[in-house]
Amino acid sequence: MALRNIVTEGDPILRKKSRTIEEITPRIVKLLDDMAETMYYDNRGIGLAAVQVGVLRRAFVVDIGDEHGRINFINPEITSTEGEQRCSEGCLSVPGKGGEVMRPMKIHVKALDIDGNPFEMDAEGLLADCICHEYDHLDGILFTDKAIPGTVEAVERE
Ligand code: GNR
Ligand code: NI
Repeated sequence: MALRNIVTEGDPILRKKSRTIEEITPRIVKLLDDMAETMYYDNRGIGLAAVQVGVLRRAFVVDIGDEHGRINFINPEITSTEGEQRCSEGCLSVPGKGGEVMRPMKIHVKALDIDGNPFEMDAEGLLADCICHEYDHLDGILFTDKAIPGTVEAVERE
């Protein structure tokens, strides 16, 4: 595994739409492993999308520190949502900023895992928030685009 550099706001790649993964090659597996390593050890994030390491493919990894551990999502689709929650968010591609965003309280998501097997899951609370945040990256959307007006502020990183 290897750490990769994180692309930050201002780089136009973050605004592009990521493309579907046709085949899960060893390169894609390495990409996801590198993304996880980058998220955990370098930056201690709870999710990371491929575009954030400069690769326009529809994949992200999530680990909110719950019993699921690391979850890999390839070609994800959010197929239903329920309710609303107000979330405090940050983004490794928008360093030094935090803000509040309205997200669904519950979602149902379908994706492929790292072996190419389809899976489905329900998520709520922080996990739903994180999946929605990553999913937006696949379509070039940043949390600051959706933030509740007046809530985006400078934050200090520990
Ligand atoms: O590390 C991150 N924290 C976070 C907090 C609340 C909601 C979403 C996130 S994801 C973010 C890492 C990141 O930028 N992923 O794209
Ligand atoms: Ni982000």
